[in-house]
Amino acid sequence: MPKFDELKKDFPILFQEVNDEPLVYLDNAATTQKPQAVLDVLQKYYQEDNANVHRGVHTLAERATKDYEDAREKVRAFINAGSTKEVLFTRGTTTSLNWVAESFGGAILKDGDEILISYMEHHSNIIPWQQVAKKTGAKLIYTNLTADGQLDLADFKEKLSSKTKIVSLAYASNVLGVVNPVEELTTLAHQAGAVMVVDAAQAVPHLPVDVQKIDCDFLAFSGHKMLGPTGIGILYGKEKYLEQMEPIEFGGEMIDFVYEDHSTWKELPWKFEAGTPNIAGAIGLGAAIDYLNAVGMENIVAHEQELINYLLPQLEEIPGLTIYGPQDSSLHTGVVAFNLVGLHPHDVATALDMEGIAVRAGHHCAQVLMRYLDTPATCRASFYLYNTKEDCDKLVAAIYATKEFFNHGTF
Ligand code: 7TS
Repeated sequence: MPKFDELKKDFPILFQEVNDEPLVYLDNAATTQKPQAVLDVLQKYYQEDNANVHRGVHTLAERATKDYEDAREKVRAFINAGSTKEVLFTRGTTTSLNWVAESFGGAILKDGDEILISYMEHHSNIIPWQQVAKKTGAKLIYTNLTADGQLDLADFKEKLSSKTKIVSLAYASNVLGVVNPVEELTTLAHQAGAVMVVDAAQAVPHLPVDVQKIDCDFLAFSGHKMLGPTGIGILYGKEKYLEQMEPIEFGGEMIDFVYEDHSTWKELPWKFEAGTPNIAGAIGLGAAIDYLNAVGMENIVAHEQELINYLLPQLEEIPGLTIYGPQDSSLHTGVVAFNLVGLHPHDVATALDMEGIAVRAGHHCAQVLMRYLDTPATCRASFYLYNTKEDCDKLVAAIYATKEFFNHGTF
């Protein structure tokens, strides 16, 4: 087991004061900080290797191409995809899900077909489906949640039918911290004849993910939520589906031959990657994966679990504090959404920021879920591998201080 208390030293950004207090960064569901190893790789790429990929024969171009494709192989191994043909570089989860909805959904969906999602989805796993539903006449169906914020499996089974052509679900919720049983859900989707899409933006950074074991057909995630740079993400897709899909974007890099009136595409995965890609981003993501592998994904799960087991009972004791999502810590990633009675979450987040603690307040790009929970917004603390029990203690103390301030006007 790595010494998690010592990992923080690898993240230079964490050593700063915010409002005269040491920064406690608890907004990891939004984006994570980058270790020096990732920063160094980005610097080295631009300082020593920068060139465009897949076109030049000169040494720098060959180096950049090799590093870019090596990063793809690192991603493949990290999620255990069968082949690098199944690993597409995108801008992030949002782009990945838009590609699946537009290219795959747009081609197969017909009037009367159904797309089954859930009430806990991020906007990125709702709106692309709304758009394709509008174009094709398909219907968007929502799976209910149980009272404690888990996916209601009975309701899922009831809504799944021969009309369901696509199921698209979050692996882990960005608000409730709940982890969905994606393997079981995939089996059920397949039994109904539907294709399974997994939004793994909050899962791949936090749990070991094996796409062949899950047997999902598509899986999307973002580099910036797993210690990598922004602007890079992944769409995993089974080769048989990617082969039949049309690219979304057209232009340089993705073509084989271009004639006056038609063109042919490169083979997978390049037929989807039009234009100059985010080369540095991909290489940075590769370095982030190296870092995560060195720590060990099983160890990261255990660490976040330990923090949540430590934090939840303390939060539950705070009078007037509501936690959203299951309080059974075994179902949690390091994401906890909460509200303090009588206080707006933005006021709470601002008060916590005064104590150097960064949390997110708002609807967390999950307005449908907020409506379902009957709250306009929540605060959300989200933990990662560099967070410690001391960070939990500081959060709890700052919440008490916030309550005190709003009740009696002093910090
Ligand atoms: N899906 C889930 C479950 C997410 O949590 C997010 C981002 C996305 C998709 C979109 O990822 P992107 O990298 O393409 O933006 N979630 C959040 C969040 O919870 N706070 O800020 C971004």
